[in-house]
Amino acid sequence: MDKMNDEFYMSLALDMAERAQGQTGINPVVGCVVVKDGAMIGIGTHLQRGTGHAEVHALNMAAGKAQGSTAYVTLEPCSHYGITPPCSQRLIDEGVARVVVACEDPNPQVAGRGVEMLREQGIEVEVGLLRSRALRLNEKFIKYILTKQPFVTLKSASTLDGKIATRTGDSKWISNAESRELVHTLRHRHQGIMVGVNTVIADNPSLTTRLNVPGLNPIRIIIDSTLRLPLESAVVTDGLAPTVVVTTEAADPARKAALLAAGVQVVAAGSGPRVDLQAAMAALGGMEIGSILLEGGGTLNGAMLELGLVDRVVLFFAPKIVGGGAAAAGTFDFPGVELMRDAVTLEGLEVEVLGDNVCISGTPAR
Ligand code: AOF
Ligand code: ZN
Repeated sequence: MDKMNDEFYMSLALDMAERAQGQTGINPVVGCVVVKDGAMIGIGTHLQRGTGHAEVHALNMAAGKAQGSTAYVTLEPCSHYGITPPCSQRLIDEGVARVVVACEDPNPQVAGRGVEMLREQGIEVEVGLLRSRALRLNEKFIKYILTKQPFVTLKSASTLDGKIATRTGDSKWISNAESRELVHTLRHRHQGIMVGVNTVIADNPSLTTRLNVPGLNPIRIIIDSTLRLPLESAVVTDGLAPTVVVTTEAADPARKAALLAAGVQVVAAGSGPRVDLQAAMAALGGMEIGSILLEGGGTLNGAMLELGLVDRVVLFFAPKIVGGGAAAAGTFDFPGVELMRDAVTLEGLEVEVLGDNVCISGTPAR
């Protein structure tokens, strides 16, 4: 089997994994293709946490005929008993001769042992084919499994002068329909969506996923130090997704009781007066929320960025200029740096043109 065929099958496995983004919870997205005598005999994708891993689906499809085959897997096969039994053992039991892996599984319960198990049984294993694509695909899983903290994507749509509203507070609409569709895809791909309570008070958003195809609604997370969240707001009343309010231990018990009675979860992060965002991320991670789309106003965005809690920045720009100075809110509102050399810089920049909008994304340098 030559290099070209290896890439051909691995990219199919990656394509399948890519399509499952957003539906595996804290689990990775994984694809697997089993090839024998020049033909595919099984394909599989991990679709939901608690259900079969990619290799299991692919080998089930191969129906006992995988002896001597090559398996292409986008993530190192697992070696542990999780909710499901180890995939490495299944590959061994089926008599697979060669396993091509795109990237290692950083899960401390696996971390090389999956590959080791296969090699010990004389299976030929190659690791690293299309690795960078595979790592990027599972950036949320990798952050969460290593830190137990959610991967945070900060999304903002602004004018060319960085404003998210005019000086009167008007903000509908800044970006075009194409950009807004991409935002809803991002919502589908994150377990949680986070805003500050001021955004809820100002806009009463539903924070759900609205696409032309069915999508998953993220858990709504509202940062609300003094429990000002109105009981009649959509996130409290519409029942379309769970809502979690993050507040402080100093929050008013009566307000808290009212929110709990309305079916909202209330989490305390820090003893006040403001929510401790670091503690909030730890608490949300503890609730198995592994990824968060931050659609905050400038203050929450600025604070999260300054604290180093943002893992990816996705900025949509519309060809508009509205001015307004400090009266017009911007994407990032924080005290700021003195010198240009201290600016937060983005690495791995990607630029996408969406009609008359531009989307710029990257990873804040640490
Ligand atoms: C694989 N193939 O398709 C996936 C893997 O709780 P479980 O049983 O679902 O195990 C989850 C862990 O297994 C997850 O943290 C990651 O290390 C690995 N996921 N491994 O061989 C797959 N989804
Ligand atoms: Zn597995």
